[in-house]
Amino acid sequence: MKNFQDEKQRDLSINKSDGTNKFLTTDQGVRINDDNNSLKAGERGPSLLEDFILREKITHFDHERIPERIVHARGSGAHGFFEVTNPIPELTKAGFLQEKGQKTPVFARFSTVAGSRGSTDLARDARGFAVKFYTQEGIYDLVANNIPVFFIQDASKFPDLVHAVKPEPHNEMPQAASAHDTFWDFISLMPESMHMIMWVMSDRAIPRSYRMMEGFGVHTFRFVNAEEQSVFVKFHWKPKLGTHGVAWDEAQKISGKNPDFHREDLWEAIEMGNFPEWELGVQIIPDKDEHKYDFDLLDPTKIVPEEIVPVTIVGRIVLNKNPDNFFAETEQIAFHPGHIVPGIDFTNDPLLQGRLFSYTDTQLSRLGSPNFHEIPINRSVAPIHNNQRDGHMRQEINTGRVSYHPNSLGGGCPYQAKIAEGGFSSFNERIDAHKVRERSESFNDHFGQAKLFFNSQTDEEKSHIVKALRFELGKVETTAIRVRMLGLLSQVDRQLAEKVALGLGATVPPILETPINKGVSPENEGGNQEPQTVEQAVESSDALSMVKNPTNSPTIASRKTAIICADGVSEAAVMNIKKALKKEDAKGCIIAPHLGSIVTDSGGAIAADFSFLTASSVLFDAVYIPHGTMLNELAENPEVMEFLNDAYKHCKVIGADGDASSIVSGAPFVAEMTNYDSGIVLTSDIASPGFAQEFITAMSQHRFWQREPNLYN
Ligand code: HDE
Repeated sequence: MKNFQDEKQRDLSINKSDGTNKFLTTDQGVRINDDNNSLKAGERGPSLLEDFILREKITHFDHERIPERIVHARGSGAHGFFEVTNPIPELTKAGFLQEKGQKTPVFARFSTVAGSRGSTDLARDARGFAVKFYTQEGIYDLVANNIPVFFIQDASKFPDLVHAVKPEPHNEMPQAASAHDTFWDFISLMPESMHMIMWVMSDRAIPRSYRMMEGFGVHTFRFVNAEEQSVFVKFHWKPKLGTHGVAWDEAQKISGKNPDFHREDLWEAIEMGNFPEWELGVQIIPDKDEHKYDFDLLDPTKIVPEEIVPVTIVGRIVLNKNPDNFFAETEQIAFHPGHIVPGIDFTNDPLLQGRLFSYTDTQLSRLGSPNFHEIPINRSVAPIHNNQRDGHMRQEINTGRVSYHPNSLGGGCPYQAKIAEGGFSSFNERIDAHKVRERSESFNDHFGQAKLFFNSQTDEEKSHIVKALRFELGKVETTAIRVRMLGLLSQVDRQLAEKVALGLGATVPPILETPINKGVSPENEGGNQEPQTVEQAVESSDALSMVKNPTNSPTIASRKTAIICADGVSEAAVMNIKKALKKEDAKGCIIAPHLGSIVTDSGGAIAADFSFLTASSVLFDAVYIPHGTMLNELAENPEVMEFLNDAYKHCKVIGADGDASSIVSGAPFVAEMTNYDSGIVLTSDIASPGFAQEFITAMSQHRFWQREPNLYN
């Protein structure tokens, strides 16, 4: 099996163009002499139709946009590689998983789901986590999300779900938000969505960074080995930096201050050499265990708890190169869960089966041609030979007269590959059934795993879920929808429903055995099975909590600290913290009242990275005020207090030394602090040897959620 040492070999297949030191030309290659003036009859006269240069330029411009993705329109991507760390040839014959150290080029695209292409990165939403592997046996796409379950069980409900969450059709509002009537109307009538609802109301739906999210294949897939034996498999991506979120108030403010927050974060990390990295893990379930569990492996609203089937790490991806051109790469990349290679196969999950139709269909409408596989970012590195011909924008010049099979004129070529030669053959699953429009009864437990998720959260995380639901349902105008939701929530957790109800000024309805109270709409009565709650084999799972998540590590690599300065700041203090942060691969940014240079206490100069106008507390992970002779200027600046207040409210580390400590200890929030808050690092000493380390240790806890008023205390 050939190895890709880096992505350069793949780059060769991409048509790149660089205008440096080149003549400006038309699309037909004619050199342009004047690109600033259109052709006119006289210098003040009308433009002439014969101006082929103007017409070509404007026509191309008029057609620059293509339809955005129906869902996942807002996204960012990067190149990198996948490396096998633990080969699994006994489980799968997939060529790219056979040898330790084997590398395969990849392109990953992360996205929100509901918003338009220009919407904010920080919407409360699931995130897409799609990876294209350019394997030697063809393209393999793992089109995953950062949440391991989905809202619905059957593909036929997907257009309804998406219509419900998208801006309402009469007034196109709200953008990139689920907090509106149509979404919750639909959800309140779809009890199968309750597990997913728990996840999207948690901080998983407001990640700190794309680099700090897990990824999940959601559906159960199959691995098939060389002996044509199959096991079931669930895919997991585990982030090297751990799984972290932001506060909801912070997310909303970031959306205003920098809607490109996640895009910029991914781009900058790669430019700075902090290459984002995830491990690829698999949960393996033997074929014979298909019916062993209290949930159905084919049901995409269920996880397999890691306590029951642990995750085996098989490799890692590293993203080490930003795209050269957003449109050509990130926008034109076409993912499809049906892009699989020998050794990987589907299951009969009815959501997955629907996806297998949808993704080619959507590329036809978005990219406009069945030749979308010829766009450089979509090209396979494995050679392509078949009898597909023609179509819009065909790039390939197929030679010869034969475009059919079987043929004798072309010597029978291209010819079929035997399985031993790498020919794909579907897993030989036995199917013996009636043709029905029905859902299996084994899909009926809509509350059991929602409960498991909720029970696995810390009190702070439970509190966030309550607040998210109060926010979302608080934006719903129709009382009946709110009440219906409270009815459903009460079947997940009575206390949860009561706490949400308190915020809404409503009461939780009794659980009546009427379909409406179960969330089933009257017209569906009898059509849907009665939802149930099945007792789970595990009561709680740490992997489901972001705080208790086993992936979490104390690293602060690539985190950002705002160093608040003004003229007179201690140069030694600034250098000291910057050096300490750099050692941890973290960054200190100088924020000052104005851009340009800040004069230090020793008469030196430090360049400001941002002014208070161009920076904001919500864009940083921690705030530090060094000592110096600038105390009065900063203490009187309301922007400084806003910085500190937001950092406190969003549970971040705040540090100060020497006289600057008094700015922090004079802040109004200090009075609210009930016990010693380890996230506030203060010292009156101006040369405390341990200060920088204490600050960094505090930063490594990421967030001090215990600071917030907790609804579960
Ligand atoms: Fe998708 N989904 N989806 N989806 N999905 C698309 O394909 C669809 C589902 C996911 O960065 C579309 O090229 C249906 C689950 C990601 O380009 C479209 C159903 C999961 C991305 C589509 C689902 C996903 C998409 C829109 C239910 C998690 C972005 C544009 C049957 C495993 C990929 C496009 C990228 C994109 C259809 C459900 C993940 C319309 C019909 C479950 C990460 O084809």
